[in-house]
Amino acid sequence: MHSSCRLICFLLPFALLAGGCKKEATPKETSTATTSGTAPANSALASAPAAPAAAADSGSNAAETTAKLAGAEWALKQDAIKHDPNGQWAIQATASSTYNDAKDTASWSANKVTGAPNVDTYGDNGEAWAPKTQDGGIEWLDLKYPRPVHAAEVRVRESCGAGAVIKVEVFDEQGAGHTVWSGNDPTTDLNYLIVKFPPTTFKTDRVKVTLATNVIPGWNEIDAVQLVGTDK
Ligand SMILES: [Ca+2]
Repeated sequence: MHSSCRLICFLLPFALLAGGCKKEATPKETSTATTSGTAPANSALASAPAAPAAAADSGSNAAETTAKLAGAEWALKQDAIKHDPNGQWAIQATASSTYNDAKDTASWSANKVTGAPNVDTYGDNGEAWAPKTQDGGIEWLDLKYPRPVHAAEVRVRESCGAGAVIKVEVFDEQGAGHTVWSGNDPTTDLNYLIVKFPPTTFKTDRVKVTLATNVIPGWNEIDAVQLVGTDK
């Protein structure tokens, strides 16, 4: 059922401006999932890249230039996050459930959230984690990082059905969870939910991301989660 991902990945950014994400090609179907009107005060999100095709359709050089500049800005942001010296990518992951009960390094398994992002197009992709069901409700990822830090930021890279994260927690040395963000995830398309907060007094090497998959119809997939913080 996933052989047509290339097609889906190409069509999705145009067909589904926000929200819904399918595992099978349904070109005629469009989603009208709404974007949130109230971004959480303690999060910031850069805009997604402009679709080059949209600019080409307009036939305007100015629009093409704007699209290229937006594309360059997008690439610079991706590069800065990937190479952030205070950023760490997860080395272990467990999840509430996985698509097709995927284990170990199988497609859509929890392990697909470890390491740096490797999904570069919005849409269903086995290099990201997906829960067992599309719209079942509460699902979570529990992530371990190599180095305990005073955390100040968590970046959740959403690659399909973005916008379903409802809570981010970090865990102290005693194993107690501390909610650093909860609210309405404003992420659309392929992008990071960026959660910023005052540096934690404790050191943490564990992050839990909770989703309500019912709020964004279709599959909700997470490619990677970065923990940002310093030793002191
Ligand atoms: Ca991945």
